[in-house]
Amino acid sequence: MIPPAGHTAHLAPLEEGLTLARVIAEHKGRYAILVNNQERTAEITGKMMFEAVTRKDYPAVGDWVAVQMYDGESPCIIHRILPRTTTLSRKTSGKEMEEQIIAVNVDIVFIVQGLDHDFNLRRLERFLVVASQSGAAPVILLSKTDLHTPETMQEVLQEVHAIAKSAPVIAYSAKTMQHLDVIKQFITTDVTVCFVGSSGAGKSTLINRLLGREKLATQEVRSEDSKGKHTTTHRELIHLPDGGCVIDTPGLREIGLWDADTSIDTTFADIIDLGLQCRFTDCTHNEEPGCAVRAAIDDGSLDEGRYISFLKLQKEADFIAAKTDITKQQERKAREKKLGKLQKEYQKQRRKG
Ligand SMILES: Nc1nc2c(ncn2[C@@H]2O[C@H](COP(=O)(O)OP(=O)(O)O)[C@@H](O)[C@H]2O)c(=O)[nH]1
Ligand SMILES: [Mg+2]
Ligand SMILES: [Zn+2]
Repeated sequence: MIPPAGHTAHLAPLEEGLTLARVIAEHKGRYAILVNNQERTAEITGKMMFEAVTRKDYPAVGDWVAVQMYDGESPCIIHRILPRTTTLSRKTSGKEMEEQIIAVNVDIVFIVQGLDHDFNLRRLERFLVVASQSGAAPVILLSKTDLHTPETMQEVLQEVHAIAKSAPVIAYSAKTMQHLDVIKQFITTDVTVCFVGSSGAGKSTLINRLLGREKLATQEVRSEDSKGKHTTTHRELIHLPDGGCVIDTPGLREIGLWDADTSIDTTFADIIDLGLQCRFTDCTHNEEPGCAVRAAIDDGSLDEGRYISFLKLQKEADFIAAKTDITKQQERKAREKKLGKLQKEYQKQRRKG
């Protein structure tokens, strides 16, 4: 059996009769999977469907699954999802407190931002928080360098490095092919990368360049505001000819935080560190004497925009945490109810038999 590309060493041997496969796309409860070098459709077992309580219990793009294969055109049956190494999630747009899984088992999240009207440091920070929380390594890709002079590029890079901290930043052009080789170096054999960013940022164009053919549809951007139309309509995992997998995603102009309990602290480690230097341990960084945060804003070493962005994201994360706490209780109840039903059914069958 040939396992599809990606890190598989951690996956324990499968049960007799089951084969390792990778979910490459999802279409309304049906999955496209790659198994033994073939693309096949798959469905989950009735048991999986019955026991599923939240989105996490269903397969997602990037998942390793154990499937039973059947001859001919019959869909494969997914018996279980193998343990995930990373999960890239966001809050679904809208009022619902629901998680949307963007992709799983991703090693690197490429945050793509166009160096046109798309460019926005605050949005980059938000994407960094979401990417860090997934467990994957974030890398910032700034597209369309061909629109700028080397001088403005230098300024832009300085600004981005100031917020990226340890995350690599690569400015490239899909037009002149500048620095595409640097991007390629990240996508080694068995590595899975996921592209996120606004519509029109250049994700699909870049993947086409990496593939060496025009597989994905791309869109002309309206020049007055650089807003892209949504050309990419679904998430899809694509294998590159030289090894490595890339996941294209539809544009996400706004990306709501889902779980962000640790990633805000890592993304804004500079502000957390400053807070530790305040005279009072419970400093609110408002009017207190000896406040290191205010001092840093005043002397210009901390950008006030960044501090406001930090407060805003923190507030959003706290709100989600409080809400999901309630949801978790409801989920536990739903799970208990389902188990209770299963137990009753089992006892009924035993009495009969
Ligand atoms: N000038 C320039 N245009 C680019 C570059 N990368 C992408 N584009 C253009 O940006 C538009 C949106 O690209 P697309 O790949 O569809 O963006 P996506 O929505 O992120 O997938 C297309 O018209 C591309 O030709 C680049 O590096 N330079
Ligand atoms: Mg696209
Ligand atoms: Zn303070």
